Amino acid sequence: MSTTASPFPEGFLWGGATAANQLEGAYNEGGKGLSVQDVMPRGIVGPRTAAPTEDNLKLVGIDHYHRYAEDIALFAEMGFTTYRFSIAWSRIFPNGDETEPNEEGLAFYDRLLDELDKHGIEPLVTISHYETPLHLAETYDGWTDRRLTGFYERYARTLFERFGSRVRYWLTFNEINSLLHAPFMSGGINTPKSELSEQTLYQAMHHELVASARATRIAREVAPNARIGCMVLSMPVYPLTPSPADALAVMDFDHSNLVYGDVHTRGAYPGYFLRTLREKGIELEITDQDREDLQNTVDFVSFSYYMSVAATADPAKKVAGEGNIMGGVPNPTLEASEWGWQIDPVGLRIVLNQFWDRWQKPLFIVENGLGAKDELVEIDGVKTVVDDYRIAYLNDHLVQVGEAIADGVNVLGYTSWGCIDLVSASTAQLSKRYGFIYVDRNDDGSGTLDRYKKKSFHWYADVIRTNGGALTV
Ligand code: BGP
Repeated sequence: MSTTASPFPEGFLWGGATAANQLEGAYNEGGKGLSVQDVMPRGIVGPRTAAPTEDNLKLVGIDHYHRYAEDIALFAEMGFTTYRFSIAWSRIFPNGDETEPNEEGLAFYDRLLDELDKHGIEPLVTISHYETPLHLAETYDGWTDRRLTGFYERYARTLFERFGSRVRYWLTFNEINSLLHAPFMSGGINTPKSELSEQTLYQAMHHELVASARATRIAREVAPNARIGCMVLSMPVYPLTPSPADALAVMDFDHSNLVYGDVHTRGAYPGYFLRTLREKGIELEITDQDREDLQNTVDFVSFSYYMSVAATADPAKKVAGEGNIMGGVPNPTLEASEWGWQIDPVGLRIVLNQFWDRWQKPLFIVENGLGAKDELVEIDGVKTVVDDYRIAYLNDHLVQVGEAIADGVNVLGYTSWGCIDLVSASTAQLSKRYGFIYVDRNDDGSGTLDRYKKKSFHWYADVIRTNGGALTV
């Protein structure tokens, strides 16, 4: 194995990422209300149900709500210096529109933070990760209603007041740019997507952007040590051919995604976005107060990265590939995962450079990983998974992070997605595994929930211990 001197700076944060709805389970314990996820047994692909159904794997998740101490001890054994998790909004405000928080919910996260403290792991908290309280979806149609900004502000303020002295890094909304693509999951918008007008969707987007900026303003007041980041789904895009028309298709695709980071880092809507609205005949309700609030820009930009796509202006070649929520035209030069997500480590270097050049804000890679089917085997009496495919994926992506750092990009840290197996967001399967830790639970809900260390567990521990020096270039 050839290794090289590590480009990763001292203090680079290494860890893993999860979201409450995908691992906690205990969906109706501790005073928790329902969230949109509790009625999404098939993820984004299937229809929602009227009430929680037993086939929804998220109701039990991997029972992290009861096993968090054991799980965090395993993260510590790998040497994590940071851990990204989300707070379930409906544990704190079960319906979302109450005036007083649920103390039992807050106490759970106090205990979780105590455990992280014990192991010296820096928390990285997502305030809203695809788990809007169901009541807000059903009563207000989610983020289409301006009142959501007020409910979110109260929720964010509650978190900053309670945890602001012990949590430094905060993310306001997970993948805020997914709202237009997955309105129910991402924006708690109950009206079926097919019945939603673009006017309504863009207004909901505006409400989230304002709420995000207000959270930053509140944090400045009540938690001065907090550093607030936005979180976007990154999707680098290449022209399918060198034609100017395809290059323009790339620019348009990019603009549709970059506008979120532009607003978060510059505090106002860019001209290209205003043109899009004009051409679509959309008139957003933007108050003077909104404009002022948007100027509360973030301290850093965080993002997920799984894949890149291609773009074309040729309608005949515009086939929709599989992908992380938004997808795009498949790139003929790349291989794909079992779920059709195209694997492109170099794309991570490209997107890091693009974001740094554009925004000049520290960057945090808060999701990256390979969803794959794993087989639990027994070697010398120890149960494990020989996940060389996952090691190769992560190694190659981390090497590109190192390249970007060498390019001069300021990268705060890296948290691999689903560091412990959990329920998939898009398909609600457990068999789409990302973890360093195997959890014995199957798509039919069977399994002991026991945890086993995969081969990648030991590999990642080495990478962290050597601050990237153990990566194979
Ligand atoms: C991101 C979400 C995560 C996560 C990940 C992997 O879009 O922020 O919640 O699940 O994608 O996607 P999936 O679970 O669909 O494989």
